[in-house]
Amino acid sequence: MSEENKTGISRRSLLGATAGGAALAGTLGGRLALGSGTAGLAGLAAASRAAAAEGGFEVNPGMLDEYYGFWSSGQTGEMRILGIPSMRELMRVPVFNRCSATGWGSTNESIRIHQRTMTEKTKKLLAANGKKVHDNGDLHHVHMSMTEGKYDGRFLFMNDKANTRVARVRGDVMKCDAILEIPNAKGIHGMRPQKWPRTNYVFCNGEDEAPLVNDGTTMQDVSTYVNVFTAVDADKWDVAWQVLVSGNLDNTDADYEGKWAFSTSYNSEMGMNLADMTASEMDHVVVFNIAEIEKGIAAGDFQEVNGVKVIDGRKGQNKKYTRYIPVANNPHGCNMAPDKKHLCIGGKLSPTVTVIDVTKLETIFDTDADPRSVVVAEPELGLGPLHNAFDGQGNVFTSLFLDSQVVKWNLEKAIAAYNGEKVDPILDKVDVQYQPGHLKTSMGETLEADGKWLVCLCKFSKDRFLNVGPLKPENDQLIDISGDKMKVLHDGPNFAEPHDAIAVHASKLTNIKSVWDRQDAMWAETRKQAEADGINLDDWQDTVIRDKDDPTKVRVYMSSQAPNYALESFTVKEGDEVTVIVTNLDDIDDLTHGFTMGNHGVAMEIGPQATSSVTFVAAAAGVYWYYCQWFCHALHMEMRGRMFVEPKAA
Ligand code: K7E
Ligand code: CUA
Ligand code: CA
Repeated sequence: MSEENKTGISRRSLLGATAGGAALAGTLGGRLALGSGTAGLAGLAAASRAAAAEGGFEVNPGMLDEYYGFWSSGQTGEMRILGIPSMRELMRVPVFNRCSATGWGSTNESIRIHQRTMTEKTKKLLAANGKKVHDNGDLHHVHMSMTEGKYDGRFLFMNDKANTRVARVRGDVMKCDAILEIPNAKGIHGMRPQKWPRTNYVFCNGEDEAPLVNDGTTMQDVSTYVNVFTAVDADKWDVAWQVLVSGNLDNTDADYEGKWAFSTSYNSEMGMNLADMTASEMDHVVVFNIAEIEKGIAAGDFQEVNGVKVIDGRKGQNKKYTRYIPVANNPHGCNMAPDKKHLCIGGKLSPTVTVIDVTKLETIFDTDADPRSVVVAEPELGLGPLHNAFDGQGNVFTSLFLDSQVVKWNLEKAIAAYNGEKVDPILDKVDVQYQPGHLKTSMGETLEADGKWLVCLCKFSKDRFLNVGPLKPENDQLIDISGDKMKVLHDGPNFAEPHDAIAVHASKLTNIKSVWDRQDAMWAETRKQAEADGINLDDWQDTVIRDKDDPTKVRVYMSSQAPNYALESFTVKEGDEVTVIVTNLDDIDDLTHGFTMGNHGVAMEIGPQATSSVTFVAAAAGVYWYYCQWFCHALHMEMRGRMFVEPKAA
């Protein structure tokens, strides 16, 4: 059988794909052609405004949204919370970034979270650069923990492609409580929680190739390069196991039976440049057999590398662990439908989406059966299909990057067409502005997909907003998908660069707190230090303590209650390492205090009933004012005090 017959993709469509590839490569050189003329665009904008005027998505003052939208922020490194359908930004949760407002990345509590799982190599790199933590990240994907295929509100998980990390945000306080630097892998990109029976694992794709033993001895020899798939234990936030794979790993998803995980690979070629990475006609989807991998680990069929159990799932190795399903070159999105049956793979360079029936996967494991036999549809949808979303009614929404469109199509019709019936699976297409990446439907990555809303995250906004200079916002568009025809209702400018978002019904998050628990684990280490200093953080004492063993270390324990700090001043010596520990005794909704130390680059948030601490060096003698930077009271401006830094004795 010829390759084209096997894939079901015609030579013509592959040629189209090549053209798409060229246009895509063009964006790399900054020569993006948006296609449609401006006149047409103005018409579209008018149409959108008319649709908005029809209403149906307005959330008036004082009204609450129906859904929480959890947004990634790409190279900004934070998680954002938006309301859907209002598209109002509700909160920013710093994760991989340094946050000026909350002190995230500089408070002791956050540095401990950052540092807990750092490798020796990273510590060395940071020390050489005079830093304690990486304060940047590239956060592409945010997903919520699930129980039996439904959101359970416990955690949100997210990746950092830049520094090969994954992080966890607590659903009860919306603060990051764990960051894990993943050893052996490079550049964590695709990341998804296990859906069934619950999120025991978070699956993480290593996008970049490197020698498994990356010590500089074989770095010029590409044949020693590997890619690594990681299962993170979602409760312990530690690596459970890893699998070596052939080709790199892009996006990933898991099924609804807890049996499989899937990853797309755009570089099965193991190319080190653009030409080589796009050289083949076919790349592949890797299927991971979770139970067999667990058995292999239990049976000792692994090597231990940097303290992690690593199983070999490369091509030609044990066919129980992985299978490689050929798909058209350079695929991207990987989305499991809530029908529990169909996995949709975005073609990117191919104008198709490849549909895999996951209930057939057993038939290709541990046999020589053609892995393509599990492909049940491959509809041709338009140029640059990236990601897929679902309405729970058998329809799929696919973003078409090059066409700047969202296409709605029907799964059953696509399967019928693949079987030779004369049916068109495409139901509707709508223009979006411009170049969409991810798109997500309300509850669409769960068994409770409700088919109401779609947010489409467009990579370019170009002429949609007032010009703010050469750097433009992204455009997150809200689309009503409740009818047969999609309606673009709202343009949502957003700062760099939301890749992905999820829409979670508000009823899934009823455990969110307004006031912290004084005993919260977030500052457990700080409590221990206080106990060692003879301070009971519950029976507050405001005092300054000099370390018994190291007299250059000073700890300042201070409570705060609007509009006062318990200490109106404290005294330290030039050169002292000062740790200020502030507890907010107010227990009212929305009463947050801050602590900013003038001219020291120090500022932090202290939520109601929370304790936060920060350490700095008082390097120069003089008077320094500290103040509360979080508006808390009519006398908020007066909430301030002095640090006296005594000159060193001559
Ligand atoms: Cu931007 Cu999910 Cu990193 Cu696609 S990925 S667009
Ligand atoms: Cu306390 Cu402002
Ligand atoms: Ca490729």
